[in-house]
Amino acid sequence: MPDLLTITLGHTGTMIGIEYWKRIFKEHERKLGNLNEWESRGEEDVNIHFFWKGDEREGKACPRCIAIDLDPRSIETLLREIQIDEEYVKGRRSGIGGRGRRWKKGYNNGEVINDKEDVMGTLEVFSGEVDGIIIIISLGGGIGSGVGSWLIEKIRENEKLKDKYVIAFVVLPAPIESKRESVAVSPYNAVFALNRFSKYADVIVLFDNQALQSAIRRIGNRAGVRIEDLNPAIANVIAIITSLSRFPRGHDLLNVLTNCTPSERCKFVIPSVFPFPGLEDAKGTLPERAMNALNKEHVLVDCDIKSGDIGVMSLIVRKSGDFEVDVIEAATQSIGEEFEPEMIAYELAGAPDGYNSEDIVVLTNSYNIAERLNIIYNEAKKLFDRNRYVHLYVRYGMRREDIENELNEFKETVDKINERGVGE
Ligand SMILES: Nc1nc2c(ncn2[C@@H]2O[C@H](COP(=O)(O)OP(=O)(O)OP(=O)(O)O)[C@@H](O)[C@H]2O)c(=O)[nH]1
Ligand SMILES: [Mg+2]
Repeated sequence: MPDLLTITLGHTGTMIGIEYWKRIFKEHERKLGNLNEWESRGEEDVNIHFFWKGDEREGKACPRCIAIDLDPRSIETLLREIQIDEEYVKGRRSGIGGRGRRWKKGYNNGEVINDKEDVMGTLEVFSGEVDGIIIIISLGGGIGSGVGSWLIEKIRENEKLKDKYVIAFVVLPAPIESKRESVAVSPYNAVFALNRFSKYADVIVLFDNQALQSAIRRIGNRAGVRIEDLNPAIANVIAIITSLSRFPRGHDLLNVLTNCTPSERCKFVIPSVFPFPGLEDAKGTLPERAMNALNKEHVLVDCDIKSGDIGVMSLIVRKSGDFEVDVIEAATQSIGEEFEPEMIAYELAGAPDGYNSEDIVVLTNSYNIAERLNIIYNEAKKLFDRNRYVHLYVRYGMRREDIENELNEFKETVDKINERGVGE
């Protein structure tokens, strides 16, 4: 079972991280106890894959997580809600801090935070014990996109870390045209960051706030869904995916994700989920529920998952107790017949005793993601052609031609996905 280090960056990353860790603390609560005692018993325990013995916690479990933000409000909330050693919290913990909002400012700040707080040294401490690194960010603002880009470049340059499997959970900005995006420069930030992540991450699991918002509104019948209401829903999906590594009998998380991204050409994965906890009951047979997970309102990216456009689909079924493999195979077959992916597999994920949900997450590697990415490209290109906001990046050391090169590089990535074909 792979050991993982989680890194949360920026406001959104931190907020999703809080929901995620609260959730997994709860799932492992009964077994966690005092890690000193557990170590002295010499027991093999899956908890060690995600938690470790925090130095300042007298043997109590500490999430194996590094949280970085320059906005003290997010960090204060994190420290209030989660048991985490201060040493693993980087950035600004108190006082006034702002929203940088620009990729280049965030990127430069990566170096500044590292000089002060030795981010890379802290990562290296974990290098001997982890196989993979999870990064949780949104791309609309400056920290997630900019510090995230800086960090993933540094990971790949670092002797001790460069071979780690990097899983990015990424919230895309909503299209500016939708009038649901609060950051006017988000298309630039997303393009610059996606250039680095598509080069250096091993897999990029995408989320769209818009898709989640409409889903929660429709299913939960709620008029005003606030942006922070989306974080538990995103954390739920991440928790289901990582439960592959957190409970015995689960398939190997890193293998599952590697199989979802057989080609360097498309490392983007679209998650869909059924049920939304608290919003709907998981009724019906497993094949029916698995098919439900692929209904539009359960697909968490604004992307049409259509038959014939799919490279790989991976169906994750999570429950406590025994699995009825025949039924899961039947569900996999129904999905295969309906969506005709080039490859399809199912994965089993364990849960704590008494876990009373049976969760389904489908991870889809679809060539249609090119259309969603193209929306981001077109918006960034339109801004650039009108010379809008370019000075905001020039101020921090980018040249006009750097921006143009970034746009061209992103366009190439999108065009390659459009060429299709699972093979290289
Ligand atoms: N899912 C989710 N999205 C959010 C949340 N808050 C902001 N966003 C979206 O994330 C983007 C803004 O990113 P933030 O996380 O606020 O920015 P940051 O990474 O802290 O960077 P700065 O701009 O430097 O503050 C926009 O696209 C917002 O729509 C949140 O709580 N949950
Ligand atoms: Mg912020």
